[in-house]
Amino acid sequence: MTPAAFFSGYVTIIGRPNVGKSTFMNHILGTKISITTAKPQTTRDRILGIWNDPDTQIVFLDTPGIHASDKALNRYMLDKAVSTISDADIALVMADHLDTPETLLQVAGFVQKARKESFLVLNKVDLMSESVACERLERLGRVYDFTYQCTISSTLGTGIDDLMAQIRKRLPEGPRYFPEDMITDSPMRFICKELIREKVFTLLQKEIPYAVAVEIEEYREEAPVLIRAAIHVEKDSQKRILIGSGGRMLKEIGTQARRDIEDLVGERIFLELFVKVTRDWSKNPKSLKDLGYK
Ligand SMILES: Nc1nc2c(ncn2[C@@H]2O[C@H](COP(=O)(O)OP(=O)(O)OP(=O)(O)O)[C@@H](O)[C@H]2O)c(=O)[nH]1
Ligand SMILES: [Mg+2]
Repeated sequence: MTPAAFFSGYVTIIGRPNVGKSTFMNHILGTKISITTAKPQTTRDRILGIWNDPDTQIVFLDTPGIHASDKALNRYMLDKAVSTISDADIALVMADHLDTPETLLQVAGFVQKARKESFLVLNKVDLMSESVACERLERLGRVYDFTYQCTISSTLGTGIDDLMAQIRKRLPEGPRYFPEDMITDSPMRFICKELIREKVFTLLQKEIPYAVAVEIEEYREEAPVLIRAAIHVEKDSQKRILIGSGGRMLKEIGTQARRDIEDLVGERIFLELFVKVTRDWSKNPKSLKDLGYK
């Protein structure tokens, strides 16, 4: 008897910052493996999410939002996003209600260069009337020769089953790249530092989230799990804001991050946070590497 065919492939999700790429991937996987916030430029690395069923494996690549900036960190982020395109079987070009043909072209241009099969996915359709969504999709769809285009809502789940069916239809026959019970290749240490960074993004404003990098200095796995993490900022003034009056802000970051990490590891943990000033780390390629952006 010949074995049943197996289909697999890589699907990258690219788009402007904040269009909902990470929310979409978390929705598909049914679990939060990529942090999401209301602020742009939340995701800084390529985050891999693996979707399985008995005859298919889809490896999604969540990526940093595509935007132009000269800062070393932003160049790193752009490179992480763009480099996923050549590995992908399909590129999902994601847009939201703020995209115009001009902004979309900046993203689609990278797909065009790589000559990749590409879908246009207009997210946040819950924020638009049906007629506006149709008109927008039609206008954005003229930017590139997309093989498929659709509207979805990643928060409500609208349109996602149809999109998944279209992806599956176009996957080549191929191997199971990752074990069936694996959902991501991100180590627990990485997910923990991202969850801490997510709380900084949510609780602090202006330039602070963009001046923060989190480093796990100790991760003791034996119970009780102990995690010691340094939150790096670029200036003394940022350190003062991050700690907050009477240490209240740092405590709140710790409380919220600890809850999320406990949900993830399924047991009580001890989380120790402290703040370090690493001057201009986001502009300095060596500091970037030291802080895990390599
Ligand atoms: N109303 C609505 N909001 C959404 C939807 N999808 C995502 N969002 C919100 O949009 C914001 C950005 O979502 P993210 O998933 O972090 O966006 P992203 O594209 O990963 O952003 P970067 O990592 O910064 O590039 C969050 O506040 C989400 O809750 C949607 O379908 N509808
Ligand atoms: Mg993201």
